[in-house]
Amino acid sequence: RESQAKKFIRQHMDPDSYPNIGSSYCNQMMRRRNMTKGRCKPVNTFVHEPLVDVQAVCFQEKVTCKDGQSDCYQSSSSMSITDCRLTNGSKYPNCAYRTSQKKRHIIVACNGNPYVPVHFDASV
Ligand code: UMF
Repeated sequence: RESQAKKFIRQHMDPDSYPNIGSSYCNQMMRRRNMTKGRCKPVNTFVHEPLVDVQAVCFQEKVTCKDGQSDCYQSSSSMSITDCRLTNGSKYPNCAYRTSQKKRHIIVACNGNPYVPVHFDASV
């Protein structure tokens, strides 16, 4: 089955699309990356930076995750991201998303050996 590391890449990495991101980006990408199967995933962030730069965040500033337990890490640089948020009226299987581009510090949880991102916690 899919590893946690591969799942993070599928759900959160998109280094090559930026800066060509239009208003239908999230509608297309959430479907293409299999986050609209069984239910519409409500919130999901894509990161438009090289994988090595996102993996390096696991060795940057340690912060508390939203769950209050696990170890998370905050990027020292702001990164280009796109937040996808399900629209209020959206009804499965028609998952409709609002696309918002941002420059933010990302917060990820890391795990394993190699120690790599396995969860996207937040952006600040
Ligand atoms: N999530 C984001 O992608 N971006 C945010 O800014 C906040 C949340 O926490 C539950 C899920 O919400 C996360 O799932 C993350 F995808 C999303 O599979 P994950 O990364 O643990």
